[in-house]
Amino acid sequence: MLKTYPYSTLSETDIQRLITRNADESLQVTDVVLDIISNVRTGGDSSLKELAQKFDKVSLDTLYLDKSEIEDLAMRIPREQQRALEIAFQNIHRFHSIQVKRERVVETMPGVKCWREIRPIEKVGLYIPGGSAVLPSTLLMLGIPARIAGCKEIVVCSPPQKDGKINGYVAYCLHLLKIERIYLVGGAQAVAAMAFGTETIPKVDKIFGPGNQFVTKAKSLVQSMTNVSIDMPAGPSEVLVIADETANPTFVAADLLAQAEHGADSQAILVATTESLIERVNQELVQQLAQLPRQDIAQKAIENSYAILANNLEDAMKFSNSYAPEHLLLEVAEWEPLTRRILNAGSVFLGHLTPESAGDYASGTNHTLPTSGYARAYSGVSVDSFVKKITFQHINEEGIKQIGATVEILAELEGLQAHKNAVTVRK
Ligand code: HSO
Ligand code: ZN
Repeated sequence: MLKTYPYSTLSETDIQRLITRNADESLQVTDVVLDIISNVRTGGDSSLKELAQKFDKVSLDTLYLDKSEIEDLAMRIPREQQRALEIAFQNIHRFHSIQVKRERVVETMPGVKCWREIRPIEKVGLYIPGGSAVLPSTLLMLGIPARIAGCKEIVVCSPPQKDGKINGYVAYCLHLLKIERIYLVGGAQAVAAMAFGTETIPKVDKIFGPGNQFVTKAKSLVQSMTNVSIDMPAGPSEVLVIADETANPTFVAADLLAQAEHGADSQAILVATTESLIERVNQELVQQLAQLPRQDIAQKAIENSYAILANNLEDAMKFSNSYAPEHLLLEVAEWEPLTRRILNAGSVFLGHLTPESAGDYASGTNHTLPTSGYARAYSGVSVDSFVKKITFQHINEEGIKQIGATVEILAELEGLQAHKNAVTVRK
């Protein structure tokens, strides 16, 4: 099952090779996506309808569903499922609400005051995938922080089902978020529509959300073609589990497979301190895989994964920091001292009873996280992703006297006389 590499035998080059993922981007994807973008730019709504015909096999009269249709679909899902989405909504809302913090005013010199104020990004676009797995949870993970931030316009795009509607669970999330319209557009064309705008789809300031390689490519391309931002570069989902001899192989295997079922290109890495645990996890993988509805996908992802046999937890953490996983699980007895050594990870799950699935759906943290090693420099989505922080300053009479000479000298040394004058005339 999982190929095993003993950490002590790995050279620096071996480690580099092991931690590199998804480097093989195909130019074919770029060509296809560029073509779609230029179609949408020139053809607007009518080209979106043609693309829906071509890719989603559905002919659309209108490109969106409004409140009454959304409510109708939402109310048809079972009460138990509505309740679960409500609990997830509440927990995610609670966790994200505290992320808005006011900063104090700093008087850097007498009479010179500086501070920052938060303002929402006015128009945001959320892409909710609808391919091999429909992910209503992603709508909660993006919609809740957007609502807390106070974004004025929240544009949601998701591919239409064959009946020209959307999934009832997505509809229920829209209901909870009080979002009254959803655009029936999927794939790279949705990203292009939100980046450039069409007759019906508003152009937004920032685009969020996961997607297949076409969506991801479209996000990175539109960023350089127009003044739109994106949440983060997204790759296939991944998990790294650090496990010691106290780990339960059944739990570890279940966690690896929860990741593996996302996609054939997902990675599930096990870093264990004992060989026997790796063996027992491998046995569990075989048994649990056989029971999974998505076993074909999960099987491929497991083939694309591996185990590292580390001599101790210190080496295990070293490897994890090099890998910079999207999700890091510490299935060890003493997780507390280990947390201090974590340098790179998107989201961390501590102890034997904390599955990643809890964070994927309902504990409160966000599941939109940096993949492919971007956890070295990026954070996951939060309320911060939906706001800007604007700096302000005010200088009074005392302040201009205090700071004036310093600015004049610095302006002069840069040879910028007009800068110097702007101070001199005020003194
Ligand atoms: N593990 C995914 C999120 C997700 N899981 C959605 C289930 N649904 C990326 O963090
Ligand atoms: Zn997941």
